[in-house]
Amino acid sequence: MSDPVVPRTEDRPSRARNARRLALTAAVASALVGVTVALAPSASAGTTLGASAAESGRYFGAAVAANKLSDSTYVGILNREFNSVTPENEMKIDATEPQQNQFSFANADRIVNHARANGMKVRGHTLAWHSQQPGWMQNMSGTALRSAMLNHVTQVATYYRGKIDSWDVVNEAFADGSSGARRDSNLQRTGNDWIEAAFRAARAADPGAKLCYNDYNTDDWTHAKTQAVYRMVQDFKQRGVPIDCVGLQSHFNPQSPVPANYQTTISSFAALGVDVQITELDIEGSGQAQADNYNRVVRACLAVARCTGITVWGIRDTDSWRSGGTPLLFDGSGNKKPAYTATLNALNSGGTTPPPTTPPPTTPPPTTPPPTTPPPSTPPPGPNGCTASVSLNSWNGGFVATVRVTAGSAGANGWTVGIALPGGVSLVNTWSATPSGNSGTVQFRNAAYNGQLGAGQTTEFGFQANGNAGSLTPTCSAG
Ligand code: 9MR
Repeated sequence: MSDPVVPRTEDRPSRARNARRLALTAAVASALVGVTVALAPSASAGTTLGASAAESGRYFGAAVAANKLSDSTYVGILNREFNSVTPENEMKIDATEPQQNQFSFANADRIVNHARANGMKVRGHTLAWHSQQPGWMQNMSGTALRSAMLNHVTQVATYYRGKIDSWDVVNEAFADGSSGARRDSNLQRTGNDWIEAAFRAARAADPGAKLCYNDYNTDDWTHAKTQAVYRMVQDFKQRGVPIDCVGLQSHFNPQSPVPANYQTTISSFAALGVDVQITELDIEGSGQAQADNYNRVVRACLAVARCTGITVWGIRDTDSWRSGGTPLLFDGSGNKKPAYTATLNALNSGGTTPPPTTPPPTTPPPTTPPPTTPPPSTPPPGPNGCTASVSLNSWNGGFVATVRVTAGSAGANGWTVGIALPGGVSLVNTWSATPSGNSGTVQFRNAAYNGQLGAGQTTEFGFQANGNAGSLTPTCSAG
């Protein structure tokens, strides 16, 4: 690939862009054969994990160990199948800052360079974690530790600025069990705001990277830990703490199987206005049962527009941290397992829910300048009113609507937006609001965190639907 560093705005091909590309391809097919070839989907689409995921704008990645990059079987599978990598251990704090203020990036660089040379994304893992801290950090506490942690986040994110698709800024900060509490750690004891401080430092250091909170045992929607992480993300979004994504590690085994409500967990996080990434997937087992579980997990991701990618935690079973559970997609010899085929089939089975074209974090969404005279359908809000406007990203057979709600001069204590969906249009997914139904005239009620608006303040929610939008005329009522 001539330019492996794909710009952020280009690295999530939207459905609309794909549709435009295909339309163009068809239009110029006879006249411009050379161009057609250049624009056509890659020849391996549908036959490898990465290419199949890319068909719906997603990535399919693997955790990679630097010391295996000299293993030709390993690298052969990596380069053939995956379009994203996560350094398995090489970006952790003990690896990157073994002595305070002495940074060591050689092993992580080997992985990053390999990824960039092969057109793969990189997930950075991880900037702040209670585990795998170097000795000097383990022995620190209080303000000295807080400063050292923020310095680490800043230095590492700055060093890799522009090269990381998503950072796991904070990893595993919540306790297991029913408490819903933060995990006790030296970092937690520096104050409850350590997580948001880490996110702010990461945003300042690399404004182009998506910033994720990553954890395990957060796959079951009913678990206290899942709910606690959900509330934190909700609170961050409400207060403007920079967070773009939630990582579900998704380590599954017979004691911790794929939960029945897994898709609910994914769509619930996504509804907060963050991307969801499955970051460390492995499922212990073998044969058809394991294959079925992989298929379910992948389908759950594909069913949610903002589930933007999947990473498996290793390549061959023998590469796994839990090799005894044979939890991966390739056997020890590098052969494809039934789990591989089931995963590929799921990726190819109508992954028709593309991620929305979320702009990169630092680029504000394109906004239509306010008309100088309000259009008749959206009168200026009265003191107790609100207005709503819709912008559409449509493709043949579907669309994503972004709805902007603006409070009147008295502000809003809750709002409801009504939209009459044309016949044949049905909602697939809504974020940052709750819909009253799936078709016909739908009332979208504010989410818990975006109902309070000051005078003239705006908020946005969105939905994805099947069918053709035509023109949508929203109504808004406050209170
Ligand atoms: O796979 C990693 C293994 O090689 C390390 O020894 C281990 C040490 O903590 O970390 C493993 O990766 C973990 C990841 O960083 C965070 N989530 C759990 C993963 C499995 O333990």
